[in-house]
Amino acid sequence: MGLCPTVYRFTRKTKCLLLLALCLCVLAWVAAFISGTVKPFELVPTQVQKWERMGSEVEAGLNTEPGGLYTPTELLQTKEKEEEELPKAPCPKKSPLLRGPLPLSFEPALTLGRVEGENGAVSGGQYQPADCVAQQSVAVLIPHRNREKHLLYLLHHLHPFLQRQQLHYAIYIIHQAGEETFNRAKLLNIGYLEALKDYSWDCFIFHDVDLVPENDHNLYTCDQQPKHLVVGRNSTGYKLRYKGYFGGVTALSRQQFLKVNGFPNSYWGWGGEDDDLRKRVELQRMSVVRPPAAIGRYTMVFHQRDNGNEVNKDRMRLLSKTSDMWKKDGLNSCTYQTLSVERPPLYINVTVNIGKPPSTH
Ligand code: UD2
Ligand code: MN
Repeated sequence: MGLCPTVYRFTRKTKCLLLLALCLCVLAWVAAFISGTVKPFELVPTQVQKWERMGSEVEAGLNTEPGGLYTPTELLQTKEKEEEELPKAPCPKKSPLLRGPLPLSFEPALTLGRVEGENGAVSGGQYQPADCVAQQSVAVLIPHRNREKHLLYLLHHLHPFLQRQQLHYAIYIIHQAGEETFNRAKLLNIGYLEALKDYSWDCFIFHDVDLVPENDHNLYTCDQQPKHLVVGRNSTGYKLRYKGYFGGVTALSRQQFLKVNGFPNSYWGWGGEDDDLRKRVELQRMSVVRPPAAIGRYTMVFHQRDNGNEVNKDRMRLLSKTSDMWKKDGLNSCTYQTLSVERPPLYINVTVNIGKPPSTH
């Protein structure tokens, strides 16, 4: 009995204290609510609530304070970026744009301006499909000197042809400066080395300036084996000239060309260098593949033998030594001086000093 009043008194005191504390809490909460720092039932906003708030604030154009998660412009830019960077699908294995054999035109009045106008999507000599990722990145290498009209005809046909094939490509003109004997093979080695400074191309097309492909099913891509694309041309009745013929236009992957140490540098003047490359390919136990005859058709613009590209009388002797020479004479021994690299819209022009044949030293 004596204990009861004490307990009663103690409990009442505690109750008073608790009531006081509660009153203080309610007062503080009401004060905070009135000052706007707290909303009822939102003492700790969840992340979802934060995002929802941010979204509605962005819509209302409100959340512009620097400390905010995003400003409205940033959010819009992020959205645009996401749309831009959506990964493109690979281009189909067979392009739907191919049109098969097409009539070619060689108009004397054709101008570079017109060809540029027809190929607005090409810039700095390079193109890639807008809406898919090309199956291969291809560098077309063209050895050149004093054949401006042929070059114009080739650019006119080759650009739309390669675009129909949905390739990522660039066209390199390797221009031999000076009047010394022409050296097609060395220029092509230089083209390979210079093009790789721009991009790690998968595939290289070694292309005469005067050969225009007639059928866009003749794909400018590289295969498991080196490819010879000129099965026949107008002036030879569209027949293969001889069994091991490897001239005109060939396609070797970056690795295949490296494996054979490129072309020889020592063939000055006309002939032999194409056979040497075929021998290098065979020495590496690779074989040559070709498209069907109906597809590998070219028109060669008529021309006479150029001054400065006289028949190479040494070619048979050189050809008998390919198996000894291929390791020493090629990409690994190709010395030259780059005089200029220009990038007009439709091609990359590399002008080089390649020296002269040793006998005239
Ligand atoms: C054949 C081959 C060619 C090459 C050559 C022997 C074909 C279709 N072509 O061509 O690939 O093996 O024999 O070297 O079989 N060039 C110039 N300016 C010159 C000289 C040559 O630009 O002053 C370039 C040009 O790209 C030309 C290429 O070198 O297409 C080959 O020379 P060509 O056309 O005179 O020789 P051609 O038709 O007998
Ligand atoms: Mn020719």
